[in-house]
Amino acid sequence: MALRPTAIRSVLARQILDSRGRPTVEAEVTLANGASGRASVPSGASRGAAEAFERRDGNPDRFEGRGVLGAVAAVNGEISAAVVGHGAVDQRGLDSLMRELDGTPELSRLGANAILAVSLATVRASATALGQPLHWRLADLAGVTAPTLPMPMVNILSGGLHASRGMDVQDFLMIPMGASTYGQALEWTLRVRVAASSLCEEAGLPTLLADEGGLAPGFADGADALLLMVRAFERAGLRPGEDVAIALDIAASSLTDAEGGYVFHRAGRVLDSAAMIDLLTDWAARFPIVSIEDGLGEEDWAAWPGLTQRLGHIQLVGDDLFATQADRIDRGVREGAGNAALIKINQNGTLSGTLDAIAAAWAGGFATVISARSGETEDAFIADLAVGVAGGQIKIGSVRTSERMAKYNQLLRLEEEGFAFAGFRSLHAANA
Ligand code: 2PG
Ligand code: MG
Repeated sequence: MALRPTAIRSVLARQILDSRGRPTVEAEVTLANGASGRASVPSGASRGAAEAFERRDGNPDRFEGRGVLGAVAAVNGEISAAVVGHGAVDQRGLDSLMRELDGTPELSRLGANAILAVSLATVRASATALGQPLHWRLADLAGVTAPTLPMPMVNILSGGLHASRGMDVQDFLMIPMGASTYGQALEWTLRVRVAASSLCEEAGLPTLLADEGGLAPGFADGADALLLMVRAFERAGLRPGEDVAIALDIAASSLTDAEGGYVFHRAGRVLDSAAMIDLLTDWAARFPIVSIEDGLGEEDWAAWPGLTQRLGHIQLVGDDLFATQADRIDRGVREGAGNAALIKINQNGTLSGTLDAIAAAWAGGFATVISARSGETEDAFIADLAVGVAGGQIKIGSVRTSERMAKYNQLLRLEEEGFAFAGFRSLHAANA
């Protein structure tokens, strides 16, 4: 078959292992002119019900049922047969083709992990074919003319499903909001991470790493973790609330019981939605908190506008709530549920769908935070994505372990190109 130079010539997938040692899909796409791209798919632990479907084999004899050989076979069989010959530059056409081939809204037949691997590998191949670095190719696809370096939101303390539920709240993060460059933001972050480690050590608390490289001190009361954050900022020689502030990911969906209550196992209490809003308001009054993610659960649409009314002066991010779906973000904008969207490529399942989710957020005046998953690979795709689409913020996990550092280091490389640093206040100004 005579193929145009930028048409897809072959697609090959394999099973590799992620940062938790669990199987995931990696795909390679090669074009007729020899340009090729490779990409792998991340995987979450605190997954939203509305996420695209992660296909796993379920064979208990292999990788605790987490194998992805079925998804790999879908790429090497049905998807390959459908996409070979398709133009790689037409990313949207390719993504639509795979979506139609699957035929389900959540990509459950072939698997979103199968489709996403091909979607991402293809954009790498087309970037090469066009002689463009990946971040510029992504900028073009998103219609962005001025890429920026994102403000990092960095995990320091972990609980929830990332640390055997040692604390009820999933993530205590820092935002080095006073930094004037990405490099400075990263350096301040390392200072805080080191300070937090030594504070834990001095208090006889564990210093071993949670799933995203954060510390897991296991406080029963979230306020104690918040206090440790502030102490770590001070020990790092940074001013709490000015140089550096706190972000939380409550991951409230993973606290929800059958009656819709929020179960704080470690603290020994169950909160209804109003009590949860009161707790977060109290914390935000006592500590320098500038962002709260999933402060309420993914089903709690009725209570979200109340949270926004109480705490809308800070950033309120929907993760499980929106699941990187443009229609759910549209609903959030209409109903006043939060003011920012977390963006995770594998919650959506295709690159084009992810770009649509980002566009929906911006159209509604919401900020975006491009995010990794708790299960990651060495693929630094989201670093290029955050820069290319000028996403504003990026959440990668802690500043430990190579699957995280691969992204932070890619941002250091991109910083050399002289892109403006997004900062943090500018983002609120944009929303005001
Ligand atoms: C989150 C992510 C990343 P997971 O909840 O935001 O921290 O966790 O990938 O486990 O969903
Ligand atoms: Mg989250």
